[in-house]
Amino acid sequence: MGPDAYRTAGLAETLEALGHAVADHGNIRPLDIGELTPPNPVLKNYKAYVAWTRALHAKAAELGEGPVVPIYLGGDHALAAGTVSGQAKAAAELGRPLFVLWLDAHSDFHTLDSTGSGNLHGTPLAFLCGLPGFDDLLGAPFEHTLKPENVEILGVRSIDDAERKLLLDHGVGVSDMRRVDEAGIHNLLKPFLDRVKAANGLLHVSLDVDFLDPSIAPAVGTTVPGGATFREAHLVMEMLHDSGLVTSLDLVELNPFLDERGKTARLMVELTGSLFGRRVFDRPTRSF
Ligand code: 6HN
Ligand code: MN
Ligand code: MN
Ligand code: MN
Repeated sequence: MGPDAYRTAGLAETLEALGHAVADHGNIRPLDIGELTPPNPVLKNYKAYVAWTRALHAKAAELGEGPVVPIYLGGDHALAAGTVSGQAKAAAELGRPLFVLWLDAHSDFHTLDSTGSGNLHGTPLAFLCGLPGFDDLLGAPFEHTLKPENVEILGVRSIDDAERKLLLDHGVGVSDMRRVDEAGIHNLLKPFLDRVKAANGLLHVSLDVDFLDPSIAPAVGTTVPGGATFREAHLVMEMLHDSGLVTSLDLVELNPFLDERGKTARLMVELTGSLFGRRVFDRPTRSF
């Protein structure tokens, strides 16, 4: 339902109004993968995770070659296992490092062993960073793993104990909401964008609806209080636009059944508009 809610909320029209050409590739279907036994009985929808990851990986590996900027609409955050792994493969073929900005209330850094809930949307970032146990996802070990230090999780405020240890052990970049409060979005994001630029990197942004405060974005099953405000979220997107670095984007975890008259879908579309160049006021740079 997520992708159709974004279509209805005018995602394509918003981007076209900013001067972009938009192609809707339609809905992707999971691959038929035959029988598969989950490695841990707690895992929910494991076969679907594998089937979707393979389909999305193939699509993203193709689109990741450029020159388009793919926007992957979900749907569950598990989709990032496919989209980011595909983008990473394409980046490797272009000989450039892939950086990831993970905008989320959660760190999604569980392995298939460490997850307590069995909810697979809590695992894609661990897979992408090369943690063990995920070989089913692509049917072979994932070759183009992200460097954990090239990942920045921003806005997080719910990390499970097992994840906390894994994040520390692997050296993933984490800026939690306390750091956002103390340092501000600009001071946190600028050094990361500078690193992407200096490395001639590609940048994938994975935007989970629950990055946003539930008061402005209720349409997600895993709300956590104390999220990014309207302006903090737009500032992230405006800075990303000005950087010119973003090469792919996920919009994930929207559950239209939980929305209030489409307000979350519309906000996500507006944020995407900011990422693609919408600004309140433009004038040539002036000197004071
Ligand atoms: N998301 N850490 C919790 C779990 O069940 O593993 C929450 C995960 C939420 C994932 O929001 O994409
Ligand atoms: Mn989910
Ligand atoms: Mn997530
Ligand atoms: Mn989340």
